[in-house]
Amino acid sequence: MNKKVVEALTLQVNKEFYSAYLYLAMNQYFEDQDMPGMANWMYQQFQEEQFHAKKMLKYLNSRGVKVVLEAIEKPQIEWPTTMSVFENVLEHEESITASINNIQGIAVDEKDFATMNFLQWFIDEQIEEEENASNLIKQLQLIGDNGYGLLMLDKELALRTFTEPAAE
Ligand code: OFO
Repeated sequence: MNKKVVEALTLQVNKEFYSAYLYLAMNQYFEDQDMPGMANWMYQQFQEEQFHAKKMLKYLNSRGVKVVLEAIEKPQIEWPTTMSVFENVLEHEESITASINNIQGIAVDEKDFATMNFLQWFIDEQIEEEENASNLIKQLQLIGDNGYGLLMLDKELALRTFTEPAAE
């Protein structure tokens, strides 16, 4: 497999694990704030990010690559407001989108058609990741300082679940 593509995907595995860790830190923040629904939303996100990392590991393994795991950076653990947590989610997902797009660019340059095909799933996934975060920011803007509205949103976010696709 092309060396540049392997390097970029290996770095992305670390970024996906970092994403998982960041969402776990956000989960802990909301647990501490007594917002169980928001804590749940972050926990589901934590699981989803681990799935992303595993999907990449599996792909690299299927192409004969042994992945060298690096240290995962310590995530931010405190935020000033609920809104700022979700703004951080959006900003983080935008950076992940840029990172995935960058790898796709490398795969195109190196004519690695299998990786181009593999990454399409992540490109589509990032549209959803960004949309979810910006929808929540819009809802929080509408809620403003209304405590009842915030509790209603928390109840809604308690319903989110993530099930790892069986084939993976
Ligand atoms: Fe893996 O998509 Fe979010 O970070």
